[in-house]
Amino acid sequence: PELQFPERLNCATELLDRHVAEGRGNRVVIRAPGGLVWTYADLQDQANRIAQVLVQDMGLVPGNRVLLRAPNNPMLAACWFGVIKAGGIAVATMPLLRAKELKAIIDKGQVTHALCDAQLAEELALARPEVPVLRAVRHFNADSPDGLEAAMARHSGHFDNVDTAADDCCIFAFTSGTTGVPKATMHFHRDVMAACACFPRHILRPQPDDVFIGSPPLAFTFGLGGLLLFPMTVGASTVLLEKAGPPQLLEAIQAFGATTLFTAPTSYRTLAARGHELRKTPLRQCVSAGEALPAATRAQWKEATGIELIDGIGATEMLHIFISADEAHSRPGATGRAIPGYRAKVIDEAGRTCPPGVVGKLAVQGPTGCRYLDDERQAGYVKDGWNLTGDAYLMDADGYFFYQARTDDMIISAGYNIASPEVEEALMLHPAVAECAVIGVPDEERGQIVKAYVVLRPGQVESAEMAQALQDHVKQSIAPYKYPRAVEFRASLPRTQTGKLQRFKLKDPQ
Ligand code: 3UK
Repeated sequence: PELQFPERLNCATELLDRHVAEGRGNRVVIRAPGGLVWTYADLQDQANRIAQVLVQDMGLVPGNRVLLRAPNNPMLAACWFGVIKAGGIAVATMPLLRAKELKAIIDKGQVTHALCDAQLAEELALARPEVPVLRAVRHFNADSPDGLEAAMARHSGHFDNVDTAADDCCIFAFTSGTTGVPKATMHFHRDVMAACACFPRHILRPQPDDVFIGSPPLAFTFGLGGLLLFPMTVGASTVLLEKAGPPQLLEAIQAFGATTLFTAPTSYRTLAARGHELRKTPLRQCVSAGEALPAATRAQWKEATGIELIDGIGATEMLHIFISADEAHSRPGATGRAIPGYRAKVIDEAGRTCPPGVVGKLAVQGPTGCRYLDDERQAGYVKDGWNLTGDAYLMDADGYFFYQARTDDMIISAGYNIASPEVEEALMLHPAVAECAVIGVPDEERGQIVKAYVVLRPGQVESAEMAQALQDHVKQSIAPYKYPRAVEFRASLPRTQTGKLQRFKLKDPQ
């Protein structure tokens, strides 16, 4: 089905104001620890005031870029909508970024305005002298006389959204740097509406009484969609947590009666140990994305909670999830099928479509797609109108896509193709292993050999015997040639702020 959008479109009108206009203003949209509850009318009022501060006090004109900085909290959501209403471009940043990284984002995005949570003011202040392009900054959540809230109080709760074109840009999203330097992508108002018309409408199908919760930052498009925009497609509510590690998530799921959880595979593995407690909550839908979901994690979650996980592959370049399957159509080991609206295929080095069962490169096409700020980068991701995500996949005869590895995480050892995640999955099934990462390291005889970096569970001893036991375990669970010829123990593994393994850092330690 082709999605049609009117020429003039502001996604804030569709996702926020429409609910108030249609009589749903009293429904709750956001809850947060500490007792804060905002209705759709409250969020609209806050966002309208922020839009006026941006336009009238800070001199924003449509098309200006606005840096947003905060952990997941209600004011961040209000600022996001304030920027979109004013016709600006939201440039949300990961809370943990340092001055150097902020400077790069502000330079690259030519960011002129910033709205920043006072608790994250320091690194932005350090960056500021080096980025003259950034001309107006307001802080919030600080109760200060020159803060954003004081300025908001001087404006009304009414604002007519800027009449943007459907293909005006409204988001600059930065990739999380799984494979190196973050890249900037652009998305339009219609892309936001398209993402909302795909995964939520066809796979998740939320109900108005659903309560969304989860861990990904709103600065990561996985979190922006799952924890803010998707619940708003049906007038449902979301719980925003500044800290959302497994213990805080569990506690908040219980306290807020959350029904719909968005988090990553690692978090599901940790939470599974508390399955008996989750069974007593109304939790009913759980979405996993960001990293491959091992069949064992899917089974472990089902066993612990009774809930079938919804896996979905998304990318910052694609805005959100494009291959997935709902609970009734999931297959162990498969990410799912192309979501209606998207087309997906597996291609070989020459760009020819691979037959079912053959591993190749994933290519996707649909209502959203990659637009890098850097023209030179574009050709590396989009070829002949197809987005190449950098993932190795195979498709079966029924159109189910099975993840193998990032294409640069395919190890070739003595002529064999070995996918890092498959060896990691096998290792993770050993009771002594907490987390692990598998890479190929150069080897004179074999070209590359498989090497595993292993974090042991507390109380387990790092020893040659343990390494041997892990190698034997892998040889017994998958084809023996895939076993890690080298094993190194580590206290932790390098991860991005979105929780993804950075295997490249293990390959070339700086
Ligand atoms: C990997 C997966 C296997 C894959 C994202 C949902 O992760 C997101 O965006 P990023 O730009 O990374 C994209 C890359 O991550 N990946 C994501 N999901 C899966 N691999 N199974 C999965 N389910 O390598 C992809 O190319 O950080 C995820 C929604 C929005 C997002 N931005």
